[in-house]
Amino acid sequence: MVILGAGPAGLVLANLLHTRGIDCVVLERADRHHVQTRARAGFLAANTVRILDRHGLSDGLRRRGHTHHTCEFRTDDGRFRLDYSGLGDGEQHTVYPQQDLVTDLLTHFLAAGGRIRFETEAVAILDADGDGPSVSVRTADGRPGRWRARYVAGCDGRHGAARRSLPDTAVRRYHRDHRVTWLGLLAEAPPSLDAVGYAVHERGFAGHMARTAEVTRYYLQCERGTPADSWSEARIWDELDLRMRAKEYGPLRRGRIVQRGIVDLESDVLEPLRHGALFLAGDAASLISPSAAKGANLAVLEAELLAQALTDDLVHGDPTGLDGYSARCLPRIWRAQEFSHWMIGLLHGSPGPDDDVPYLNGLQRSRMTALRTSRSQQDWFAERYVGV
Ligand code: RFL
Repeated sequence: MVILGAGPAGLVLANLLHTRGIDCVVLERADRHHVQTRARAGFLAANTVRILDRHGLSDGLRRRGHTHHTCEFRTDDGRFRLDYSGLGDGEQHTVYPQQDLVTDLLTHFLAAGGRIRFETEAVAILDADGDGPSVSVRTADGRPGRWRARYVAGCDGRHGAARRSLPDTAVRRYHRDHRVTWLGLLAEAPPSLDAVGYAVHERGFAGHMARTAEVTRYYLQCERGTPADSWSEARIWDELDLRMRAKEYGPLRRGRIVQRGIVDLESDVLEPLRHGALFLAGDAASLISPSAAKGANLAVLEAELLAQALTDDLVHGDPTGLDGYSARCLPRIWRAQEFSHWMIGLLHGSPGPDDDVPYLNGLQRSRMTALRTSRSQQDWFAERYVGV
């Protein structure tokens, strides 16, 4: 079994297969340091934590993560809070930086004797629908190589080789460019509020998400095409203060911006998630805009489903799980996509320049009002926000 990519999907899958005695190797393009320091997600759904608990992979997040259950929305009409642990299914998030989760999964896998090849880039998956699939690779020093396997798991993200190797005739790709862009920031600063902060402002969206006691993630909506380094730190903090309405609700706790990147909000889904002996999981299977913090959670969920299906086939000789893998994942993926899409509409005015901008902005206000005033809407939100 060859697994492409050492992100949450690839490493959960690798750990589960290795524990069940299935021979597997992980091929990872980046070096170990890069994999363990790449900051992305932070909000893990309750179901994700249950999966990691179930397989003995949650020690780190149980020790160092913290639970989180409140969002605060700030708009022209004032602010309101939702404690979602008291709404919907009564579940909450665990905040634990993705790079710490990846480090835990990697450490666990290597300590158990798992095999991983860093700085080994998959170039293409060959003969996925033939008898013997193989993966052609290139190492950091440019040496080519080839790995043969019974099955290949494409967990190598949106720009990986798994997607590239799929013939157009084998999958259907659904794609949406939401035409919204965020400047994603990590600040060496303690969180400024004890909630996820979502600010809707005429100058654009601003977001606040705790990561640790010393580090906070912020987002600022910006023009498409804005270079990540074009905003000075002073301008970033002034703009965050303005959009988060610091004058009314208190100043943000400023600190050094230690990482910044542009996130164009895009989503896609590939159907089916299988082509012969190649299976897709995580961002390779479906890309979801980070507006609702679903991507890493879907990655873990799909990895568990794929591990079970592969175990049934390789250990018990029962291929039905693999045949049904795509059909089991896709409803969950579309459900997450639908909620993420709804969140984009909640948090942003229409990106224009369509004629229907005022109409769409009216819908956005109505959506926010319903969330502020309707208990059933709040229950619906809570169930979707924490659920995967
Ligand atoms: P990853 O994490 O991208 O890992 C893929 C791995 O594959 C390697 N790779 C290759 N290896 C070999 N050969 C190749 N050709 C390769 N090409 C790539 C890469 O180096 C990498 O190590 O995919 P995976 O495992 O599917 O996990 C997906 C998640 O990383 C992603 O969905 C989340 O980070 C999305 N996301 C969030 N998700 C949440 O659930 N909660 C959040 O709070 C949250 N916040 C976020 C996010 C994504 C963000 N960005 C950067 C888009 C916040 C941000 C800013």
